[in-house]
Amino acid sequence: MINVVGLGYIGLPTALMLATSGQCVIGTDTDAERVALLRSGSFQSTEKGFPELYRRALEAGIRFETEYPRADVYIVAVPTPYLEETKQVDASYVVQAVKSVLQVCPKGAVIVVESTVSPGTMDRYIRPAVAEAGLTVGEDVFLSHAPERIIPGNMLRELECNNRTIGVDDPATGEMLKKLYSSFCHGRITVTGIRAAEMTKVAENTYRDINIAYANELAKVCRAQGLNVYEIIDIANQHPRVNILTPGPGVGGHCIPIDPWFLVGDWPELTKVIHAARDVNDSMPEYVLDRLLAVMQENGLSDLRRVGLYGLTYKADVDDVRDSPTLQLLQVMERRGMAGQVQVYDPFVSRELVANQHRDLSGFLAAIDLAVVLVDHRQLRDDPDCLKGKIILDTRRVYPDGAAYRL
Ligand code: SAJ
Repeated sequence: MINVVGLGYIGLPTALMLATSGQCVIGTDTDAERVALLRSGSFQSTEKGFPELYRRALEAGIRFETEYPRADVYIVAVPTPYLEETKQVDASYVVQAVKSVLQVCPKGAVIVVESTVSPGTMDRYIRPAVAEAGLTVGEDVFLSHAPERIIPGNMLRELECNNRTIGVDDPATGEMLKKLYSSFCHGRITVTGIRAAEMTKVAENTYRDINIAYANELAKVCRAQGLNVYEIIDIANQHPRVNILTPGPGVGGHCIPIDPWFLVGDWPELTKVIHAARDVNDSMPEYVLDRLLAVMQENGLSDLRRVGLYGLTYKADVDDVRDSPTLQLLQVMERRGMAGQVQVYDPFVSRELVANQHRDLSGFLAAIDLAVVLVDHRQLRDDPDCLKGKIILDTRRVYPDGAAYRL
């Protein structure tokens, strides 16, 4: 029996995959409404292939509970945000989940933490929690850290195909978990130590953050020089060992803007590049605002109420708005005394999140003269003309050279 703890954006697809791969699975979440919805069969997700996988998992007998059952393996996939002030990991959800599991798990159970944690968290918080429960790691319970790597928007395919890392204390647990994950994952599975697995995961997301920061900084330098950053990147990327990423309006989501802080928070003196990259990416929404004000001035516009932000999510074709560049931009506007003026539209977000949020594109278009493209949703890529007649500030390179203002 496998118990997946936390049925969020990682736990749920993982539970469904395991259930459709011949495992007996119970998914536990503390949110009773979510559990009821999952049980009813009417849970929805915009992830490709989700409805089919969900249906097959229900047919295979997956169960959803608010309680923790007795199981052989517990896979913990709960959030690990960072503490705003210290930038250190907030491991409280993981610790709470593990403590709950420890109350019910049988002797010999394996507890796998999939949630991203800062290096050292398993030693600092999880091992002491086991000791506190009067149990011994390696005898009563076995621990693992096996971080996920899947990307929102293509999660199910990446769950099956990506390579994985499994951190354990002993080879036998490693072999057992490797076999379990192999039931649905066809990628290479590397077994290593728990601390190495923790560091690897954070290193991966930090690598991406730094490289996006470089593209963003290059965009600023190119603008100062009157150069087209995209042309520079296209040419530079023809070098066999260069692959510069794409500048954008900022970095959102719940992974890349968070994980680097785990390193900066714990080792401020050792993480100059990582910290600087975070600052560059965090500066982008304000940079977009300054570009917007310059474009408005150039076109003789002064009324922010006639400006529309296209896109609220943190990237294209997902419905996830956490820490999105658009929300960051709205915060900057609030700080600078421009709150509640611009119009906002996102085809993926129907619930009302911000002021002047439009549900339909035509109403949004009627209200604006200038559109800032903050997300390159397929809707726009497939029909760039849908913003026809508007002045466009394009932060995502949807439009060809000359058709829109750039970052
Ligand atoms: N972005 C850019 N320019 C780029 C690439 C991305 O501005 O060239 C922006 C995006 O628009 C977005 C943000 O960065 O706002 C992050 O998006 P993303 O697609 O790079 O990554 P996430 O946060 O959706 O998922 C990441 C992935 N990690 C890596 O690629 C190293 C994913 O594999 C991880 O599983 C996930 O974090 C996680 O859960 O940790």
